[in-house]
Amino acid sequence: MLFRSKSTHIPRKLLVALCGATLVGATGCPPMVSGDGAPAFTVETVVSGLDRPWEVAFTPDGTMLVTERPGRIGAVIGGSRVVMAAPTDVVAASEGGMLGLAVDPNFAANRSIYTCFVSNLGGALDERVVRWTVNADFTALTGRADIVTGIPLNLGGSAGRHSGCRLRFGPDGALWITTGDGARSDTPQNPLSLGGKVLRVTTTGSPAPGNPGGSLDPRIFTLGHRNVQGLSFRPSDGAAFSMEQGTGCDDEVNSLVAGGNYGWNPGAGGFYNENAPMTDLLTVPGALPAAWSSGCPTIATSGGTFLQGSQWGTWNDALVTAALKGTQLRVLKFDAAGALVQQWTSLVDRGRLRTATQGPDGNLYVLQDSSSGSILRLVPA
Ligand SMILES: [Ca+2]
Repeated sequence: MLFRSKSTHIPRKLLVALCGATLVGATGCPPMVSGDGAPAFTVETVVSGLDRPWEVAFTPDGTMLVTERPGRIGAVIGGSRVVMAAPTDVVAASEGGMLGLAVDPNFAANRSIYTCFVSNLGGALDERVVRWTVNADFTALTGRADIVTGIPLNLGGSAGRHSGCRLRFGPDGALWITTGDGARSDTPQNPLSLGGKVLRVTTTGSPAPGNPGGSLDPRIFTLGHRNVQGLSFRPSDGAAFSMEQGTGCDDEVNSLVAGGNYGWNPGAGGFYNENAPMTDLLTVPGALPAAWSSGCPTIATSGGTFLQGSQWGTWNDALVTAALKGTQLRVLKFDAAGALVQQWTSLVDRGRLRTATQGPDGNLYVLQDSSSGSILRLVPA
């Protein structure tokens, strides 16, 4: 393992000696990775001063877009964040607010983007997915269209908890939406509720072709989730993997199959059971096991991505997920059948990490979750 600090360019061997074994990973010391054969990388700050940045995405010309949880949708222009829109119906509470963001695969022609956020537009709070049109110079959004509404939230004192809300376009062209259970007992196993699910829709919010249907709302792809904040598609075969936050134990990565039930059933006892197992085989027979579980304690996995490119060495084709509570990147390598082969823990020394997205330049962009947060760029050495 070789690591170097962008700011000092001191060889790792010397840095380790300077930092001391117990301080490696602390401020000024190089990133620390456990696991054999990890690639070397440097950490740069791209934009700072963001309030709880939640998602970063790139348009085809390389422009970086970013959401901030209190309610802003921005673009990075000339090294600074320009606010394109701050919808007045956004409600930022607990884990909710302005969250997911995706760029239309046909952006060059239609300039469409999609956001997922908590809204009071319908009276009672809900979560919704909204399509926007970006103007030519990335300074304003127009043409708001609320394409999916009614994703349920807790309407009591836990409003905003377990909001899910990651958006991704799949290789199938569908818009995938991850949701949370809303800290409600009546959502994840309810076939007609959009809570605790992974959804697949078209760019107008209609059910995408290929959803399982039957007794399920036609927009549902999978069910039985607690709080899915991450989604990525494995480039080699297009398989969808979700990243999900557990209770006190068992954050999960799940390999998603149409109609799959992933076993979160907090309402089995007639109340919201915070201590229910993440995959409850007793009350959900046939529930699908996780491809990876954190065990205890959890690290609070958020968004992640399958890294691509030989510059990432052993991490090429591995799933990198950011962790909030665990203040780390967790890197997971699966075989073709979805079995875990190897994992690494990488402390990048920047506190809570919200998500990890590979940019068009091949580098990894990671959001630092703070009221004075940053977009970080991890560059393989
Ligand atoms: Ca599960």
